[in-house]
Amino acid sequence: MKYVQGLMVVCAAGALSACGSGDGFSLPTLDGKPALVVAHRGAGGTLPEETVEAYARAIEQGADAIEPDVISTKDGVLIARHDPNLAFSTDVAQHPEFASRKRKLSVDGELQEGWFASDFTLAEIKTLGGISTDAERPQEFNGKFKIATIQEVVDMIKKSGRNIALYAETKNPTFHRQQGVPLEDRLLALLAAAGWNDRSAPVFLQSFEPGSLKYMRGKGSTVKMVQLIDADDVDLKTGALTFAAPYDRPYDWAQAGDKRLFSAMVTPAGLAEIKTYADGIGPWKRYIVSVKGTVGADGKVADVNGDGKVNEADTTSQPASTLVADAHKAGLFVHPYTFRNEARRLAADYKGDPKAELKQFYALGVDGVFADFADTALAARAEYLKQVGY
Ligand SMILES: [Ca+2]
Ligand SMILES: [Ca+2]
Repeated sequence: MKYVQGLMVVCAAGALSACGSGDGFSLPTLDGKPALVVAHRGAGGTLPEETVEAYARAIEQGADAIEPDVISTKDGVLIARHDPNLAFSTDVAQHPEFASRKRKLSVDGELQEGWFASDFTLAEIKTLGGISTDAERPQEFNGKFKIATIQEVVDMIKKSGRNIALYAETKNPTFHRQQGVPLEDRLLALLAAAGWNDRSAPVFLQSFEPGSLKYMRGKGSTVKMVQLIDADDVDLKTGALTFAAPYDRPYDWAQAGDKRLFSAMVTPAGLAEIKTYADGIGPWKRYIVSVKGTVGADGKVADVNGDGKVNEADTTSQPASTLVADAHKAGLFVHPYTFRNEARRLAADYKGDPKAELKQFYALGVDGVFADFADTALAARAEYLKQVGY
């Protein structure tokens, strides 16, 4: 019996293999192995996300997996971008030659104005530079790095010679189908050409839309698949998750008139349904540990640290839900998103240390984490494993 940070672990005699190596600590993950560190959008916290340089940096940092969001160009090339609207993450607005391409388009029911990747060829998109999507992060690399194609990301992984996984998300799959550039068949063809279409391939496919994963399963893909589970926000007065479109339910559910919210996915019935087509879940981390602020005399959430802003730094983390255990019971691994370094994004009880939050989640048994700063998640994992004597 071993006591670690208040956790009691019982290792049955004769069952040492279930308790890790020798007298080492048995990790609370589904497979008993250390959690996977997924470099969210490459080294998205440091360099303009989803550029060749951001992926190269994540590989240098030692990430176990690198994450591209998958969208399509007009000529059907799969590229790494979080949003079909290029205004959000590129310098397209600074390119007068594309000014006439600006238009309004509905993305998952939300009318957006901008420049849409499905109106541009790959050659045109390669003339753009990536920009930071967060005004409070470094801006000095804006416009300097090119947008990566998914093929380039695959090539970088192969060239590394390391066991790095491609962790690709089909973005807005219904929208892409509506635009005449569906993602799934092209993605599966790209993986097949890479020799990565079986269970042992270093590949995870993820989506918020169950239909996208089910379609790829239906096409015979046996790679690991992950159902993402979103919400809109947290009500800082109560710590409860909030649900507002388009973050209330998968867009394919909305299109089909399915009124369930994303939260239906974390019930035992929801998890059992996911298990029929996926191997794991990628929930927003607030489904596992939520945060709650302090309500002031005026009935509003108080600016506890007095910096003039009300954000997560004014909150306290709440007791963990049973989601990790529930998902493990259903045979699903759990990879929550997104872990970030900035103090404004950390509950006050982590005292400005992003590793404190990560170590809490590792101790809760998550099987992987999506991190904007993979180096921080790796350092926190090393500290956690040392502390528990793994
Ligand atoms: Ca993503
Ligand atoms: Ca504050």
